[in-house]
Amino acid sequence: MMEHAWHNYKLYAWGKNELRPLSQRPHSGSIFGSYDLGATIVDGLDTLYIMGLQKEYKEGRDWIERRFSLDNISAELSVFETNIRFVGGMLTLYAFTGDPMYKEKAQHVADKLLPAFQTPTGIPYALVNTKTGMAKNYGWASGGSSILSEFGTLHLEFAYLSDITGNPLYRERVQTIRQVLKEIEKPKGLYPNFLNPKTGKWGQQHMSLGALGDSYYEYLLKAWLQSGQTDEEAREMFDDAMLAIIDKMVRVSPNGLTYVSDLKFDRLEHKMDHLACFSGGLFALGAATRQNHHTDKYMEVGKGITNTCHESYIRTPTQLGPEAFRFSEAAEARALRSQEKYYILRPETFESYFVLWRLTHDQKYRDWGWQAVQALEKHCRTPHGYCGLRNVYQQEPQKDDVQQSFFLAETLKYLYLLFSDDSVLPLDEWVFNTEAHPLPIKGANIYYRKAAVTLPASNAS
Ligand code: DMJ
Repeated sequence: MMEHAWHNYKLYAWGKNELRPLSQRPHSGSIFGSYDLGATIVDGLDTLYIMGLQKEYKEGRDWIERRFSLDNISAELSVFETNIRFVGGMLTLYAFTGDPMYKEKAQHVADKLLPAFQTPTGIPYALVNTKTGMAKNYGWASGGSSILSEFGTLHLEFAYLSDITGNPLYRERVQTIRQVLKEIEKPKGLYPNFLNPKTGKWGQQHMSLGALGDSYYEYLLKAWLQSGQTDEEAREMFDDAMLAIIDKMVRVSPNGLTYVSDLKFDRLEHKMDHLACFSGGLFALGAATRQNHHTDKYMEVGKGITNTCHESYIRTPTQLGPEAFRFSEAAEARALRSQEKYYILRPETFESYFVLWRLTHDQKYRDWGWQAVQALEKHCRTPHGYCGLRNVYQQEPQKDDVQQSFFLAETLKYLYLLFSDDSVLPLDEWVFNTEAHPLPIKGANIYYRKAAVTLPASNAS
């Protein structure tokens, strides 16, 4: 599957961001802006490396060395997307290979994002122009706010970048974000999805473990793991947040399906995004890495959510899950609105199968993964790459003509690892960023590659 996705990208979209498999041409625009940043190359390269596809890996490496640069372009980039895909991808490749080219490129990209952090609170804006450094938030985000899942998903990459370059500035930037979030008053112990970077005040009181919230919670647990379990502050913030979520947002349907609702102005919206399906693995990882009186509850919720996400898949004729699904008198784990019935090759459910498989060795997770592989082959594979589906509830759904870069970075990587031995990227040595780029764990992984010399702390505030 990876070879098919890569070879067709190479044939029809090499150096562009993504492939349109039906039209056999590049997919430009979208979250990467209109420049040719080779998103599929940078995002997919560590997957090729893990799979031992050396020839393809070398083609990608050479392209990055010769062509990848954000200099002399005036792109308006998403700080979050650029960090998780480009900085994250380069950092993993550096850890894997020790090739200094990747460290330089990771730093080059991160440096282009730094102007976004020049705000009164240090909470970064969402978008930054690579030429002018002008930064701003999305017009649609509540009252000029930045978004929790975006500014809260920088910690792993920036902390690691400081350690391998010896420059403390990157860690200082994410530490500032951490302090703001630690000290701010949290309504009922929960984090709203919107925070104004100028005033430091919350925007709309919407909470979610799906879109706009998701990976913030993921990075709390993973910052603690990445630090070799020394960053206690992160683990405490994770436990506080997840216990509040269990109490206020996790529910069990009349037929026994565990799900995590969104919360909007104190009202539960009994809907779960596909994006929130990663949290099955997250709860389980939280349980497996610390024994205390929450352990059993975390594991129960983690398994329950993963089971529900699997149900959302097998309740469709395609056996692939919708973008969001609801719980009501009429239906459980089913999309009800037409705009939530699509599937865009997302990885989150398979990510949870992979983590649960590693932690429990219950064969059902491999079986579920295999069902998904067959469904992807049947419905998403085309002669020239893989596409998403417009409606998973149709027998023969229309395809969307986009091969997402995260299909190579995450979906195929998690499925591959689900069927690999535990010794391939063991979970006590590697922690996956939110785009499935594995980063080494300090003190436990010989590939950490910390810089020999650390510069003095910067005087940045
Ligand atoms: C990926 O870019 C990342 O997993 C992100 O955290 C959420 N969305 C996509 C995949 O669905």
